[in-house]
Amino acid sequence: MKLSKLILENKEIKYTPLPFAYNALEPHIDEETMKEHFTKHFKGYVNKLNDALKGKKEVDGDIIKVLGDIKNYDDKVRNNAGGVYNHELYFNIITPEGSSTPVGELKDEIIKKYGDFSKFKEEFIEAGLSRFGSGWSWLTLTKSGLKIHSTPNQDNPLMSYSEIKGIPLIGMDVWEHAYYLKHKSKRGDYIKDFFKVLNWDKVEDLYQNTKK
Ligand code: MN3
Repeated sequence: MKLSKLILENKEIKYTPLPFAYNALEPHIDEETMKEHFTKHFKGYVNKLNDALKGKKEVDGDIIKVLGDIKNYDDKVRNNAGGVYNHELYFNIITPEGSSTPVGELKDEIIKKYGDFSKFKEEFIEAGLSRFGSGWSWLTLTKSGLKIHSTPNQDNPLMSYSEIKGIPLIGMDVWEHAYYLKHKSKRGDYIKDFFKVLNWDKVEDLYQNTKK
């Protein structure tokens, strides 16, 4: 999984299919939510970003370049480039299979920094719960190591707007559209369910790619 290769094909961001069935994450994340989230929300960001970047040849399809240079773009690009990148990450790290607890070198780093996995989880849950309104919670690899934090709307730690900057390893969507059909107003329950479908094998892959 290389998110930096989330590149235009024929000058258009490609809308890649979900690698598993919409109902594969049941009962934790329900089919209807997955279908709406993937085919309506995510697809909407893809289409709007393609539209916003039309004619901007300098971009050459590199969304990472756009995010790193985001202050030079308008809000339409900010919201939709963030939306595309964030959802690509999200849909790649949630799966019906895989390790449910940290693995590999990232596991060692998490234990070094947070003491144990349950303390890490507590802090991550708190970041998601305390984000007012819509946004994302992150585990980000920064120059000074791992950081848990959150951002509003579709911002992310690749953007200069983010207080904490680095490469995101985990992105958890806490917009209501990610959980409201099933979890209603109980964001905390959704976050607990998110951890049940979070694939730590993928997160470790991402950590190894990021360190290079
Ligand atoms: Mn979303």
